Amino acid sequence: MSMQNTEKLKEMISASDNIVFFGGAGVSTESGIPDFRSEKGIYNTVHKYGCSPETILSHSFFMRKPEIFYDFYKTTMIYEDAEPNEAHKALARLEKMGKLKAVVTQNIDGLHQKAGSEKVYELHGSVLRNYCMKCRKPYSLADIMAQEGVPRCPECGGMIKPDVVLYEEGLDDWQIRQSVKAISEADVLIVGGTSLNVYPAAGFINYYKGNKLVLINMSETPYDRHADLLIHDSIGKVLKYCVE
Ligand code: CNA
Repeated sequence: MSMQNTEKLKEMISASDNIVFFGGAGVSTESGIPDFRSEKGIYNTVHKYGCSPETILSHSFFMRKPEIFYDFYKTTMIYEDAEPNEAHKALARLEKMGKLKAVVTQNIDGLHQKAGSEKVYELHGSVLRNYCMKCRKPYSLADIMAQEGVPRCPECGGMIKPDVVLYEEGLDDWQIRQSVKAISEADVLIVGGTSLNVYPAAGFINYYKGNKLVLINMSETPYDRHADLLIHDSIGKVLKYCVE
């Protein structure tokens, strides 16, 4: 762990009661959920479909080839037994302490809430919510996993869609507004576990107006040079140390 900057982060955290966290798939890798772009991420390990995960996870592909979409989705994106790790737990603790105002996440796994975080803005939705595209009836993750292949609504026969934002789809307005508000009002913005490659979400950190932008990520990101504090390390280790 790069101790000097981690110590600085610890001081920043102890001095602030208006921290916002913006995160991505790297926050959940320590829970056993692969991210997209790391060496062991889905983009580098899943090749059997003959097209990129971005293509499979697009709205048009979902509508055209739902069987392939659901085969990919159920086998590579769903980890029903995953538990929150040290990063999720530290952020939940900071919120309880009254220091953290919101988690803005690109993740769809629900692990922040499972760790106890209450104010979580899910820019890309959640695998835990699903709905019938015809009659809008909601379904749980267990409901869709219990059906083989493409899940169908038992009531009307419509196709069930996960409440996740696919490529080509827009983000939810309310989630955008709340996220931008929290980020633009934050004293400390901690950005972590994200390659900052997926837009428009990645661009949201541009709404931060302060001078305590902290970036914690294993690999380099396009925003490294904008960070006031840069830590290339495990987010679980760093946050656990800072919030102990
Ligand atoms: P990404 O592009 O895969 O980037 C992840 C980043 O996290 C990489 O730069 C890694 O270096 C870094 N990283 C990985 N593990 C750690 C760690 N332990 N500590 C610190 N850094 C780490 O993922 P993004 O979130 O940037 O891309 C956005 C996509 C990914 C969103 O649309 C998500 O829905 C999607 N996604 C979500 C999940 C999930 O919900 N858990 C899993 C996979 C993909």
